[in-house]
Amino acid sequence: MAFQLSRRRFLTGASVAGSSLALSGCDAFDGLTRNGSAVRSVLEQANSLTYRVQRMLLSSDALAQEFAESEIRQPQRPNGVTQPADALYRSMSEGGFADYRLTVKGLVDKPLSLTLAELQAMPARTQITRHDCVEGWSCIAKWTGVPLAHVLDQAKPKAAARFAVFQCFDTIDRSLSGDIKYYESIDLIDARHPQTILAYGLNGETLPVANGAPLRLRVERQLGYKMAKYVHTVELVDSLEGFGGGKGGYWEDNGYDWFAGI
Ligand SMILES: Nc1nc2c(c(=O)[nH]1)N[C@H]1C(S)=C(S)[C@@H](COP(=O)(O)O)O[C@H]1N2
Ligand SMILES: [Mo]
Repeated sequence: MAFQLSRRRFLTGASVAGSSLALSGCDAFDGLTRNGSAVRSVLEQANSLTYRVQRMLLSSDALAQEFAESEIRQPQRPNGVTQPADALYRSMSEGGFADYRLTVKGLVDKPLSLTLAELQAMPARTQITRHDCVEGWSCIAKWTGVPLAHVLDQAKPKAAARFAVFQCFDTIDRSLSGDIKYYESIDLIDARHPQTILAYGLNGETLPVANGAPLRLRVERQLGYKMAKYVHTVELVDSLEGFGGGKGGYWEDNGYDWFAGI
């Protein structure tokens, strides 16, 4: 059967070794990956296989490599949206993010609304890691933030929670049904990983707007597009169906793998 063959080809090919499919970078997509395309549905099958296989192969607490200060060779290259035009974001940014709140909601016993000062008063972690974008570039940078696990502990996740969904301020695309905001999601294994932080600092400075101010996700064993910038809400859910196109992220809705493990 052709379908079985394709699955097997994906399994023995790139999808086990790394993160997979030879889709191009953060650029716009061509018609191949639109809804309903045969190629797209094969890619989706491969994606869920990739997730299961990689989750079996990767130990859940393995750390991503960390680097020395001397290995930071250039500023973190801004990519994707770098200056959200959204009115709410602009007014908050003009006010130095004094009105910013991180909302933590969904399948939690204790929903939270946290100021930046409150987030910065929590235990902090600093890590020098390499950011890999599917466009084919990497950057080593030093990130400082609060471990997501700590924030989740405060919110007391319910047993049914499986994923954390990150909602962002920036409009990444427009459709007939309105503006499309960037969003992303990870499973609770990655959410609780020690290097998964909500970062407010970059290379020893306040996180710049171009790199996601005031707060962006770092999930160091995943590709760049998983690392949502301009995050305003973390929602714990048991299914990704209710968000965007239902695939767990803006780029995933456009054909990228949901599990972008590296
Ligand atoms: N909100 C938001 N998050 C985002 C993006 C974006 O456009 N909007 N781009 C993603 C991509 S493709 C990459 S490579 C990184 C870039 O982060 P940087 O600008 O700090 O390099 O952010 C990711 N997170
Ligand atoms: Mo990217």
